[in-house]
Amino acid sequence: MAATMTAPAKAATSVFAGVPEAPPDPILGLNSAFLADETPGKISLGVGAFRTDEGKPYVLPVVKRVEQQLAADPATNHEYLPIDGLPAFQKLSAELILGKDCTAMNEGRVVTSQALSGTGALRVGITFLARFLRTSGSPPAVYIPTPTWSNHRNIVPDAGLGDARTYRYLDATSGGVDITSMLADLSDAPKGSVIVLHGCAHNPTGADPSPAQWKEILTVVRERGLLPFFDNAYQGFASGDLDADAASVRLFADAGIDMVLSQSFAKNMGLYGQRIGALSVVLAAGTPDVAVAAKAVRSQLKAVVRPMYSSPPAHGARIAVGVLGDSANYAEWKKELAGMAGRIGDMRTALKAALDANGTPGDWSRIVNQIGMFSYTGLSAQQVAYLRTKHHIYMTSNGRISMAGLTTSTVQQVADAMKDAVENVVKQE
Ligand code: KET
Repeated sequence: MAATMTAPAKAATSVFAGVPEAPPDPILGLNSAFLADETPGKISLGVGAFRTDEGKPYVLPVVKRVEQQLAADPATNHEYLPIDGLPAFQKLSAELILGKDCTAMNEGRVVTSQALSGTGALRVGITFLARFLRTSGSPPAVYIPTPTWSNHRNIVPDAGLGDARTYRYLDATSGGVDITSMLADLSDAPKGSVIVLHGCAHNPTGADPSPAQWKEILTVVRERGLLPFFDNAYQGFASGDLDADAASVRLFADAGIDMVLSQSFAKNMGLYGQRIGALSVVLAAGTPDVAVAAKAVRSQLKAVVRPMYSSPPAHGARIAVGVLGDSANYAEWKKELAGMAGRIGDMRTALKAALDANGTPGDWSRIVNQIGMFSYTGLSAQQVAYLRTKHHIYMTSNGRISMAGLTTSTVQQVADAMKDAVENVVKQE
């Protein structure tokens, strides 16, 4: 039978042809632009990722060894993990941030789930709060500091809570925390609001509250019935000491209040691409039938995860267990951390010295006063754009430098380019 003749198909326009292009991410988009730049001698001070003094990514030796042991172990397989991840990882991760002698853990008030690094922990945590936190009868408002890590502003609406509200954080003149304004804004937040706090090494400002200021924040949080959500992406990177960097979280946990914690092992174990982190929900000390409540919370965290990505990847969790769960490996890791934090500190000192020595106008002492991975330089968006086009030096438009992107051999080049930008690009407020 002759085939029915059909008119040649006219090429159809895709239903996706009208999709508008999304703006590039202010941090990861910058990295793509850097990689695409073919200029020799270009410098990336954008994404917060540790580099060696040769400017290379760093695999911690203890991590490498644990990976080799995992690869050689005939018991290693690639089965699915449980929805909430590896149980040994949950415990070790919670202990790392809360301390081994944590009352809330001993009383069974901490529910921890493995998560897709810090971002995934934040996303699952905020989604859980959107579903179940009803202190004032309606979904909570979420408050983030100004400035903050740019992705906080994406996560809150994506979890269904509308745009985040903000509380004032930085004193632009001193470069320190504007505690008076911060406390005033927190005092105005409706009861039951979620307050996102950076546990240490505030990104991007590098300014953390003092121990006394943390106590003041805790007082307002308790008085106003607010829910603290601690984002911990830099434990060990601020001071080089894991316990010192967890002091804020432990102060709040000891107060026996409800709180939520996200943790990331991207920076402190150098496991960026492994996407390994944790989310913990801490239940208040007076919770009756705490085992029942904790079980229910865990079940709901799993109910958030299962339709989103089913279960987390195993490799990073096994590495973290290998490091955290073995005393010799743990001791070695602590030394590595102090070394990484120390290199960042050295770069702070070197950059400030080079800026002072070449007579760059301005007071650069904040570079050495700030803590953590970043320096919030005060350079304007125009000066940052000039550094990129003229000098092929990349940093986020808010003037944030990832200090680990500097090396002994590039510090002078960066200081000279900054001098050029400061002298030749008028700062517009
Ligand atoms: N919280 C904060 C405050 C943070 O700076 C980051 C990452 C994260 C969470 C999440 O990291 P994760 O890799 O999901 O564990 N910050 C750096 C990288 C990024 O933007 O993704 C940065 O600010 O450069």
